[in-house]
Amino acid sequence: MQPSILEERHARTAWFREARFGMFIHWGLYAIPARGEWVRSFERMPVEAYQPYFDQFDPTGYEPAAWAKAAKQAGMKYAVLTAKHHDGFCLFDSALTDYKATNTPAGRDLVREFVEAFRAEGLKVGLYYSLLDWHHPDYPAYGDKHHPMRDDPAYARDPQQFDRYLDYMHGQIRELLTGYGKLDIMWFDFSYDELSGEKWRATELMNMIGELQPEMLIDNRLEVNGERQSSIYTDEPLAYAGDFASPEQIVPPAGITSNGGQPIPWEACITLNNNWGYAPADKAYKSATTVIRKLVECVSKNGNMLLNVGPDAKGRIPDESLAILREVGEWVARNGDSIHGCGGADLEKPEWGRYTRRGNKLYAHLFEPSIGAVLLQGLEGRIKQARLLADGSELHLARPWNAELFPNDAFVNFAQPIHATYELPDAR
Ligand code: JFZ
Repeated sequence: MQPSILEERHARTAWFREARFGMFIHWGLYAIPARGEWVRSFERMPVEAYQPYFDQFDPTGYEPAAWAKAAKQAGMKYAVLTAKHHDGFCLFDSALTDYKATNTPAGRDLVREFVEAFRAEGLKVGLYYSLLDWHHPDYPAYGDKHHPMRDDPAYARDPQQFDRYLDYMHGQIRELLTGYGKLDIMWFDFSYDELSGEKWRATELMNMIGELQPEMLIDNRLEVNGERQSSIYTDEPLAYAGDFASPEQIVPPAGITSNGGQPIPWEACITLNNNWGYAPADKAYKSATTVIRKLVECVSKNGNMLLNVGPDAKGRIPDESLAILREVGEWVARNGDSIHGCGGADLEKPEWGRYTRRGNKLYAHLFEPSIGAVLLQGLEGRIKQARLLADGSELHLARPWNAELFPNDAFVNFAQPIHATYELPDAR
C-alpha cells in the first residue's frame, strides 16, 4: 500500500522534528539601509532609489564558516538563508537575472558558500525563496498591497503576463534545486489574498521538487495560511500544503494539531530583536534566558524554533546576537539532551516550568526557584531516579512530611533545573 501523505510527511520530517532548533538568516541589500528587509515597501522606494545598495554591496566580512560555527555552538541543527527576499535581489548566481550578488562588488555566489560552510559543520541547509518579487517587471506592482510602487499607476502590470514571472520563479527554484546539492528545506514566503496555491502553479512546483529533491521539506506558505485557512490544517492536505506550519513571532499556545487532532510538525520563527533584516537602531533584544525558555516551550509543544539573525552589510552577525547565541549555546551544551530528539511529555504543564520528553526520559525544566521540594503532579511511583542534567548529580526523591496530602504526586528535592530519568509503565 502507498503510504498516505501524512505518513510520508512523518517519515520525511523525522530529522526536522528531532533537530528542534535552527538559525534563520535574513541578509541582502537591505542590510545597507539597515531599516529592515521591508524598507523598499515601507518607504515606497522605486528600484532606482535602491540601486546604490546594489552598486555598493561589498560584504568583505562575509564568512559563512563563522555563521555556521555560531549556529552550531548555539546548539542549532540547521539553517535557512534568504536566497532571494521580496526585493528580488538574489544572493545566488542565477542565470535568469542580472539582479544578483555576482554583479555587485561581492562578485560571487554567496549561497554556494553558505551551503558549503554549513554542511561542513554538519548542519542541514535550507533556503528561503520569496514568492513576492518587487524587482521583476511582471510581478503585480500598482495596486498590489505590498509592492513599493503600489500607489503609482506608472507601475500598472498586465495580469496576462504574470505567467512570465511564474516561469522565472519556477526557473530560479529549479536552479536552486539543481545547483547546490541536497537541500533540506525550501522556505517559500508567502501567499496572500488571491496569490495562493495554484496561482503560483504550486502542483507543477511540487512535481519538480518531487523529481529533483524528493526528501526536501517545504514550509506551508505556498497557501494562504492565516487563521488555519491552509490545507495543512486538514487531515487531507493538498500536495503543496507543506511539511510544517510556520507560526511567525509567536509560540502557539497549545502546539499545532490539525482540525482533526493530528499533530502537525511546526516551526516558530522568531527574531532576536524586532527585525528580521539588520536594524542596528533596534536594541530590543531578548535575553538568552527568554530564548532558552521559549525554545523549551516550543519543544514541550512538539515544535521547533527557527531563531533569526540579520547580518550587517559587511556580512557579520551583530555582536548583540552573537552574545545571545553564545549564552544559549552554553546552556544547550549542558542541557541539549532535553531539547534534541525531544517532544512534549503528554503531562499537564506544571506550575514551576515545563516538561520535555524523549522515550521514557522526562526532562523537568524549572523556570523559577521552588520552596521546598518540587511537586511532580501525578507521577508518584513512576519515577525511578532523578538527576540534574547539567552535571549528572543525583537528586533526592523523598516524600516530605505532609506528602500524604498529595498521594499521586512525586517530589524531587532540587532548586535548579533537573533531569529526571523515569520509567513510565505506559511508555510508548
Ligand atoms: C514574512 C516576510 O514578509 C518577512 O520579511 C520575513 O521574511 C518573515 C519571516 O516572513 O513575513 C510576513 C509574512 C506574511 C505577512 C507579513 C509578513 N502578511 O501576510 O502580511
